[in-house]
Amino acid sequence: MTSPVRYDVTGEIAVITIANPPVNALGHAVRQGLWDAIDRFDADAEARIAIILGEGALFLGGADISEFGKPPKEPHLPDVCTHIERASKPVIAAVHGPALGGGCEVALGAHYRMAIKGARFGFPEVQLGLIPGAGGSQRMPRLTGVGPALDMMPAGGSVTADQALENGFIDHLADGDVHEQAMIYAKGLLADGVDVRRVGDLPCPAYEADAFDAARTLWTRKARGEVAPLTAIDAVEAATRLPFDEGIKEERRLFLSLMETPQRAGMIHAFFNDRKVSKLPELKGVAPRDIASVGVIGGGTMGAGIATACLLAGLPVTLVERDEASAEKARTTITGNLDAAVKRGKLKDAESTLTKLTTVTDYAALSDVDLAIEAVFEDMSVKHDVFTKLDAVMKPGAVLSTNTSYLDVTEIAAATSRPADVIGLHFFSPAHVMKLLEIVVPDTTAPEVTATAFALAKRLKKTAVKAGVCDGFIGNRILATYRGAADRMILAGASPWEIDAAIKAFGLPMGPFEMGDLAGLDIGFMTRQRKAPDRDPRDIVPKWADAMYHNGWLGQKTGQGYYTYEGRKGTPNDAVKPLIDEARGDRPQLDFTPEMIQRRYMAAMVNEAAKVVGEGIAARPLDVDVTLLYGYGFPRWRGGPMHWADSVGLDALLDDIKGWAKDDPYFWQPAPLLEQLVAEGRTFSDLNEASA
Ligand code: 3H9
Repeated sequence: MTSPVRYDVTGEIAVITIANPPVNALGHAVRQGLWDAIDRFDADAEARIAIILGEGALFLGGADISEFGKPPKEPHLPDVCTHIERASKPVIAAVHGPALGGGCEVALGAHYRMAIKGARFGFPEVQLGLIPGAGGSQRMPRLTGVGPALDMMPAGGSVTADQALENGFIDHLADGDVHEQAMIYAKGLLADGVDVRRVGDLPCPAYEADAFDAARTLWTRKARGEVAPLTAIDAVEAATRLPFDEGIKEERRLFLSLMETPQRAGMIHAFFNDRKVSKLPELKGVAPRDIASVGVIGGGTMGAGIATACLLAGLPVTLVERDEASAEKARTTITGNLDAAVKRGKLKDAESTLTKLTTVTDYAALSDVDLAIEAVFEDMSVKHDVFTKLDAVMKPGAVLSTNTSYLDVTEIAAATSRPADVIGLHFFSPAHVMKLLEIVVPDTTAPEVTATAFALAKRLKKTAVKAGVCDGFIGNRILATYRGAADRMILAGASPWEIDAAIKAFGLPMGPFEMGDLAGLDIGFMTRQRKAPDRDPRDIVPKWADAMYHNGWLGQKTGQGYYTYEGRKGTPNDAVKPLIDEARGDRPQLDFTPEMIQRRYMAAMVNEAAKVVGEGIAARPLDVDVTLLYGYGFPRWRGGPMHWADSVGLDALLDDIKGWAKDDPYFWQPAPLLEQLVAEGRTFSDLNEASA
């Protein structure tokens, strides 16, 4: 088998090229190839200096993630980096694109580092539940001091080539072709008579108590239970107190301890799912239609957010509102969104972006757009009216989409003469910020329309998940059930504040009642009203929540809900307690621990998710995991609810559900798929693999 690492010599310069598409990951063959190339260079009488290059768009994408969790094979990456460093003649790392994780560590093993403008240096390991494990935490602070390492490693962050030059990470910055520039740099170093210069031989970086205290305070708050960011700080601190060889051993110990954690497994599950979610077998080879312009119908918060997302992606937008005043209001909202994007560094210039926005009051202006996204009031007759108008004006081949969050998309499509062109695009609020897009596909939709929706999502930099048609699709349907579990726990003795605290301790950014206050408690009330006609008599209604609505306690926007607010800071609202007591009546009360709360909440989530997968609303368990991660704040380090369920054991979860069903058989009906998997001794992960 040919090695992915080439060794060539031009004059006195050895060029070691790593060519392992698509991202030059440092898998076993690359590590062995690099090791052998350094041996060859050492023994090469002609070559006096070596350059390491990466072929393709990246320098090196880091360790090969697909090898994690399998028995490691020698040579290990830390040893490869030390082998480079121990070379008897100078080695240059010449970086033209992203150098990530182990890629940065290979560069740090070299004696000299140069970059081409546009290159980036990053340590994304924490996003995989890990820390730099091939000397990065020990070598980088020796070059830059602890500050830049503490900025990057716990955050999984990166710096530009300019910043890397400024902080001492690299020695030289050039513009142009990397091979040419590296040759020029190498010749210059040879002319200067430079020798090897080993980062590992540099003294320990100074210990900076303030920097470590500040980093620990920040990451204890931000990490919300994730261990890797704080471990990264420990590793950098080790560089300040241990000799290099000892520091490397400590880093390895910390790295390997993380490798064994469920958090690492969860985050790598999430990494691969991010990529699998848009790979649908039925879309293989299906070409999307071209989308060069978009129409948005409705300029409220949602419509304006969608228009902003499209404008940020460079798409011209025509926004239809019912009258001039509403159109003007939508323009003002979009302008505000774009200004905020400039402040966040997501956009250079709001003014030129706004030139791509047209606001109109006449549907005729949509006659030439390639795709329309309807974002009007959630009412079937209103949607019918909009889609009849769209059908009348839009050109043949255009895509007609609805942003409904629960209505039947098949029924909306039926209002047109072209149901094959109709699809659901369920954005999450704020639409220009939230990453999730549920693509709701009725049976009537043409495959190329689905492919077009996925292509649009990519352009908008959204993570898209395919969902089938049902009330709430994947995410909101599951949400309705675990919210239901929270309401039942209130009746059974837990307080809303205990539930919020337990759910946050599990790793979600907010509990369900804080979330309700933020979204507005009128939304929940309206949903209950909508569902009332079809409500099963065995279901419960949170009467205290209805009373809160009637009292005008709508959450943050009225200053009181489950919490009372000063600004955005809430304190538990004691006035809710009597309302809850009344609703509880003489029901038996349990003494809930945080673990009991988490278990019921999660079991409800997983059980409904299993129904969603079993009914084909989500194609695979991984689609549920991605939906909950990107749309509902599920902690990434737990992988997603289905991954979590596998890790705690489906049989134990089913036993719990059956136990609770004794008191509440209506709510705790086990999902047939869950029962089937337990009976067959299989997992959600097995289902993911079977669909690959
Ligand atoms: C590390 O380095 C630890 C060390 O400190 C210590 C070790 C001892 N390995 O994302 P894309 C695959 S930890 C294996 O679609 P893009 C990916 O699955 C590592 N495979 O492309 C996909 O496969 P498929 C630190 C990898 O252009 C294909 O490549 N490094 C790896 O949008 C294309 O990927 C990271 O965390 C990998 N490292 O983005 C970098 N990376 O086609 C993680 C990618 O079958 N990677 N693949 O679906 C990324 O962030 C992005 O992939 C990257 C390219 C920015 C590189």
